[in-house]
Amino acid sequence: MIRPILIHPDPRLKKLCEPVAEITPEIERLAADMLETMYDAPGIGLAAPQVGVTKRLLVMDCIKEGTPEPMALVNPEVIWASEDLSVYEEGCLSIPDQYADVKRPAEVQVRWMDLKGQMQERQFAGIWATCVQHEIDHLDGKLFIDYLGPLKRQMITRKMEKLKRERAREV
Ligand code: K1U
Ligand code: ZN
Repeated sequence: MIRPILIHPDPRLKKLCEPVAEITPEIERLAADMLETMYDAPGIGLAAPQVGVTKRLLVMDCIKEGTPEPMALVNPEVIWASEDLSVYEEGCLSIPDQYADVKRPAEVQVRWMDLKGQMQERQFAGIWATCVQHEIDHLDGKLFIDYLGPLKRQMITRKMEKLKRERAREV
């Protein structure tokens, strides 16, 4: 099922999300719905708060062409970050049509629980590293615009408020 994606500003996008205690059918359904919603958008990642669920779950697939590599990460943690930084022009499905350069560690080691309840660890680089950090930020109530200066952030927030007013008038 495709779930509606929350648009910034929304208090649910600013919350520190709760850890997932155990893998239940509800969590499995949520992960499946989030992947469907992400591919439909389309996007390369999606975090649970973006669909209004303030739990520590994210999905991603940064393969643009070829065999898809869907991933679901429960309670993900960055356990190591490279000193090397990289800049990527980020977007966000909760901030449509707005892009900005964000500087982050170029590589990260992440630990998480998979949907079978098994702990996993993997080093991410390139777009995968950027995406997993962007999604973990969502779980901590942080958006990519929080890395920008106050004027640019305010300008984008005002555009999103206008977009939400227009969308509300359409229904
Ligand atoms: O979290 C999100 O809002 C999803 C976001 C993830 C992301 C994008 C860029 C850098 C870091 C994290 C998106 O997927 S925005 C859409 C997007 O990047 C994309 C869409 C279609 C094809 C390729 C990329
Ligand atoms: Zn985002």
